[in-house]
Order: sequence, then structure tokens, then C-alpha cells
Amino acid sequence: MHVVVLAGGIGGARFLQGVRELGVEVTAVVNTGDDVTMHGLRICPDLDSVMYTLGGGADAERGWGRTGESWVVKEELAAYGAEPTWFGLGDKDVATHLVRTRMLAAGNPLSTVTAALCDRWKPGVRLLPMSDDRVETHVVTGGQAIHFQEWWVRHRGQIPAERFVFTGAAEARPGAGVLDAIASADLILLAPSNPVVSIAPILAVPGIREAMVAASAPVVGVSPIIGGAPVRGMADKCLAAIDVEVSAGAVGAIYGSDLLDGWLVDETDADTTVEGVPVRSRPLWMSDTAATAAIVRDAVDLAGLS
Ligand code: GDP
Ligand code: FO1
Ligand code: CA
Repeated sequence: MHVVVLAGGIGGARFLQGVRELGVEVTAVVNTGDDVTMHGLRICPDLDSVMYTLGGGADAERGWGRTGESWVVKEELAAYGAEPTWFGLGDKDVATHLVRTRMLAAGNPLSTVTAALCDRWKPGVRLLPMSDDRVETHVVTGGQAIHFQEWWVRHRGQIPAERFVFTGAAEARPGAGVLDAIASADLILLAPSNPVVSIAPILAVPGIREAMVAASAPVVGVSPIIGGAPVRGMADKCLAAIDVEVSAGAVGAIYGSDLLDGWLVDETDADTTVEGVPVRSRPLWMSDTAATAAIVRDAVDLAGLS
């Protein structure tokens, strides 16, 4: 069996820990819309969250970056007044960005660079960037567009987002291996990642959504919204910006019945319906790997594959 998972950062990473427990071939197609260049370094937050988490090097409490991190580089940059001082690069994390930036500058596509970084971390699943082309999520606020990281980290998501723009998405091509993975999948899962800024950018790369709809594999999504609120993060603010209700049903509806063959919601949202989509409820808290693996098994079952 080959399972393809669309994933963002921490929600995607935790979900993939459960998918990995299936013991089958797993390919993760990961959002790169959060990617940014800071201090000359190319940073891929969602790829790194997944790589570090599955590789056992993530700081689970902070939710991003490395365990046992130190901040000497950040302090030294701040001493120079080198902007942006609002974005924290840990010393260990910097090494990842140095390797990535050098390999990209040498002409390697991000997919090749990611595979090389994963040679060290051995995440146990294949990590594919959604695109090797540059796509960046921007937030339109007060009539101007700022990078997603500036909105989320600098402004702590406190200034109202009017809409999200995936700059470069229209011209981007699916990353190396992405369409082949989707076409050869036996099951495609949407991780309980942020629908607006993690899954939507992946689906905005021309050809990916179409390939998923055309694939022989069933597509099952897992709700990131439980009881009308995100478990953590900014999904409520993001959904408000696109005028979508913060509910499991509304998120299922934006993916739509053409894409979804099943939608898994939490047991507190058992009354959820999505037109044209079979909905099942079960506990969706990814409290540990065993709980997450149980969610994944229910998704496999909902797809009719158990
Ligand atoms: P990010 O890129 O680091 O923000 O992470 P993702 O986009 O992959 O995941 C963020 C989403 O994960 C948020 O909308 C959360 O609601 C969701 N999430 C986090 N933990 C859980 C959990 O235990 N269960 C469910 N169902 N969703 C979760
Ligand atoms: N999040 C923060 O809240 N503050 C930071 O200074 C910060 C730095 C950072 C550096 C590398 C990296 O991979 C992620 C980083 N994040 C930081 C997390 C990131 O802003 C977001 O949580 C994700 O992009 C959302 O998926
Ligand atoms: Ca993200």
C-alpha cells in the first residue's frame, strides 16, 4: 500500500507520526508557502517541522525548530541591528538553512535538497515539497501584502488578515515526484493541517488538485477543527479572513465533494454534515502516537481499505 499525505507543519508532522505506524510506503507532499529568505538563508518551516519531528529532533513544546536549541547567532545578529530581529533562528536550525541555501545556490531543486537533508534525519516517510518553484503566502492587511511570516511572527497574527495570496502559485509546477506519487497512491489523506495556509497553497499549485480528483485512490480528510476551534495555531483567524465559519463542516465544505471521499471529524462534532461526502466522527486528539495511529486507521477504514 502507498499512502500520500498532504501536510503543513506541526499538525501535519504529528499526523504523519501516526501514518508511519501503518508500516507502509508513505509520501508526504508538504506546504512550502511559509518559506522565506531571512539573513540570506532559505527557510522552509513546514518541511523542517515534519523532518525534525519525524526524525526525533523537534522541540515539541515550542512547536517549531530544534530540541536543545541555543540562540547565539540570533543574539549576535540583533547586536548588529540586523533585521529582521523579530524572527528567531536557532543555532542548530541555522545549520539546516546553511546546507539548504548552499545546495539551492548550486542549482539543486528543493526536492533534491530536502532528500539530502532527510539522509541525516531519516524521517521514515518520503518528503516532497509541493513545488520546486518558489511560492510564498502573503497576507493582505490594511491594503498591503506582507509575507505570511511577518503577519504571524512579527504581528502575532493580531492585525486582521483580509485575504491570503499564494504568490507564484499560478506559475508553479508540482514538485518532482508529486504527480507520480498521487497517481500511484492507494490512499490520499489530508492531514488535520491549517486548511487556509497549509493545505490550500498545496491545492493551489496547478495540477495537484486535478491529479487528486483524477486519482484512483480515495481521498480522506481529517478535521483540524474540534468543537468550533483549532487545537492550536491560527486556523480560526485564517478562516475568518476568508469568511468561512470555524467548524469541521465548513472546512470539509471548502475542500468539497469533488475532492473528498470521506471526512473525519471529532466526536464532539458528530452532527457534522458535508454535502456529498461521507462523514464519520471519532476522537481526533493527537495526544500521542498511539492515539494518532488510531485516527489514521479510522481514516483508512472510512476510505473502505481496512
Ligand atoms: P503549522 O504549519 O505548523 O501551522 O501546522 P499545520 O498547518 O500542519 O497544522 C496546524 C493545525 O493542526 C491547526 O489548525 C490545529 O487545529 C491542528 N491540530 C493540531 N493538533 C491537533 C490535534 O491533536 N487534532 C486535530 N484534529 N488537529 C490538530
Ligand atoms: N515562529 C515564531 O513564533 N517565532 C519565530 O521567531 C519563529 C522562527 C522560525 C524559524 C524557523 C522555522 O522553521 C520556523 C519558525 N517559526 C517561528 C515558526 C513559523 O513561523 C510558523 O509557526 C510556521 O510557518 C507556521 O507553520
Ligand atoms: Ca505552516
